[in-house]
Amino acid sequence: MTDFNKIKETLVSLDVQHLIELVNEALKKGTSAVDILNDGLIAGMDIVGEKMENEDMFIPEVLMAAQAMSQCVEILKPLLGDEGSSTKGNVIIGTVKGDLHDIGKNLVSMMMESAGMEVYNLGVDIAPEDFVSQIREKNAQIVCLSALLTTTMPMMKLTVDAIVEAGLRDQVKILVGGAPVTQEFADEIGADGFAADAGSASKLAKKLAA
Ligand code: B1M
Repeated sequence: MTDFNKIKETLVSLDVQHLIELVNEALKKGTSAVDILNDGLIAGMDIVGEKMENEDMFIPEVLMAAQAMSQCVEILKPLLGDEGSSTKGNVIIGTVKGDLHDIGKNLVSMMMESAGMEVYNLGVDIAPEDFVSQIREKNAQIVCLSALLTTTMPMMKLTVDAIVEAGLRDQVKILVGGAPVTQEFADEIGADGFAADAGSASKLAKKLAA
C-alpha cells in the first residue's frame, strides 16, 4: 500500500530526490498515476497552501514545492492519458492576466493533449487581447481560462467580454476553471462551462468539440 502521507510530507519538506523516489516506488507497487497525483501531490500542495497562508512557508519555498511537483508530474504524464480517439477542434489555454499559477493549467493542457486534442498552451499572465489574437491565429474552437486568485477572477469576465467585442463569441466555447472558480461564477460571466479538475475539463472539452 502506498503511504500518501509520506508523499505529502516529503513534498512539504522540499526533499525533491526522495519525493521522486517515492513516486517511482508507488508506481512500481501498482498505485495509479491519478491516485498519486490527487492523494499525494495535489493534497501535498494543499498543505503548502495552508502553510503559505499561515506564513509557515514563504514564496521561495512554495516555488520549490511547485517545481518538485512539476518534476513528479513529468514522471506521471505518460500514465495520465485519457483514452479515446483524436478529437477535432483546436484548444487554447492560458492563465489570465495578473495570475502566475500554472501547475493546474498545465495538467488540464496535458489531459486534453492525451485525449487527442490539439492544444496551444499560451502560458501565464495572458491579457484578454492576447487570447483574442490567439483565437484568430489558431482558429480555436475552445478557449480555457485558468485563475487561482480571487483577485484575478474578474479578469476572466474581461476576457469573455473581449472575445464578445472581437465578434468571436459564436466561434468558440469558453471553459473556465481554477481553485476559486465555480459553476455559478462561470454562468455569471457568460462562459459555456466550468470544470473542477483536469479530467473533467478534458471530458467537457471533448464533448463540446464533438
Ligand atoms: Co499562490 N496562492 N500566490 N503561488 N498558491 C494560492 C492559490 C493560495 C490559495 C494560497 C493560500 O493562501 N492558501 C492563495 C490565493 C488566495 C486567494 O486568492 N483566495 C495564493 C496567493 C495569495 C498567492 C500570492 C498573491 C502570494 C503573494 O505573493 N503574497 C502570489 C500571486 C502571484 C500571482 O499569480 N500574481 C502567489 C504565488 C505563488 C507561487 C508563484 C509561489 C506558486 C505558483 C507556482 C506555479 O504555479 N508555477 C504558488 C502556489 C504553488 C500556490 C498553491 C500553494 C498551489 C497551487 C497549485 O499548483 N495547486 C496555492 C494553494 C492551493 O491551491 N492549495 C496557492 C495544485 C494544482 C494541481 O491545482 O491549480 O487548483 P490547481 O488546478 C486544478 C483545478 O483548479 C483545475 O484543474 C487542476 C488540476 O486538477 N483547473 C482548471 C485549474 N485551471 C483550470 C482551467 C480549466 C479547468 C480546470 O479550464 C477549463
